[in-house]
Amino acid sequence: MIIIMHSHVTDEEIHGVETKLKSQGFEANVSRGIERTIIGAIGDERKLHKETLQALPGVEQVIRVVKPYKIVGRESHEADTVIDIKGTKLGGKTIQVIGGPCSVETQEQMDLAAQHVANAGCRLMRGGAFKPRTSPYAFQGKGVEGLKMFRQAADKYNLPIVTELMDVRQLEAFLEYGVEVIQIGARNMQNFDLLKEVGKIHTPVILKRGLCATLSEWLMSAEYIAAGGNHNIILCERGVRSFENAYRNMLDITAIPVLKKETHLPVIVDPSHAGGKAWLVPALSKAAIAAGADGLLVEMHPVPCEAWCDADQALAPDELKDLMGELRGIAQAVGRDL
Ligand SMILES: [Mn+2]
Repeated sequence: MIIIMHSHVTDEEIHGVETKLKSQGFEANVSRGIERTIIGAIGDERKLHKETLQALPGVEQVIRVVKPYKIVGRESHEADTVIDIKGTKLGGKTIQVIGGPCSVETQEQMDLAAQHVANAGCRLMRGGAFKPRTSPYAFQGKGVEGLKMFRQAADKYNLPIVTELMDVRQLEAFLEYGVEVIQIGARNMQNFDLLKEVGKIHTPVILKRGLCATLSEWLMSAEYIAAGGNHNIILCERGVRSFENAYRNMLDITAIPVLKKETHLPVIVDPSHAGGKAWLVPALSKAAIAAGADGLLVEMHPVPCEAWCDADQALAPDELKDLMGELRGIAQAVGRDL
């Protein structure tokens, strides 16, 4: 950490910073220039509170030298992380498309959905049993019963399942039904207690970006999971809140290459919740793959107009199949396969 002092700093103020650093177990390297004095703090700066130093008399600015995220950062782990989900690899050369309905409704709907997901060529299936809804009066999901229906439908086609965990109390059921990938939704991205819990297990986790989260905040949330010992983390960009209201959220394509530079974790994109309209999904999906995403999380319903949730943004089965065909071409163009 580098501490830049004010231009009219006194010796007493410099000494004050030195004393503070030493009390925290750091070495202080004072460098007196013609116009400014800067102090280098030597030690593991992640254990040092920037704010405490910032508040000391004579301090103008405190600058971090290393990234606050240690395990998930590219700095500490050069190679891309490839996550093995029951034999399906996410983060490698092959792009994975996770398809399925917004929510689990009935056994029949899930059976049909699984059939269409497999038929389209997807190797993983999504579906929500516990639903975070804006209104408490909206359908809240089928809960544990939904997990059971999802499991039964997906098993027929050997599809690993991806489903959202909203509360620590649901974790036991998730483990009981062998959920292969746990999704932490946008609204829970900074639910640190929940992040700590999924950090204790080894089930892969899809961590969605919060509605207004910066990339740094998002990576720090991933770091919470990693710090617990679970390094099987997949980041999912799903659009952020913006001033534009022509679509649901603003898909941040720029985040993909930036994340690829900052972290070794796989990055996927959810074009359905970003656009909020089924007709937008193909364009956003293609852009995401072209920009370097490792996969997609796409909503598909056997009969979209009958969906209990997010009907507007669900692809029909044949639309998903067509999209897979189009994406194959994009994948090839960027040196990948699907
Ligand atoms: Mn949805």
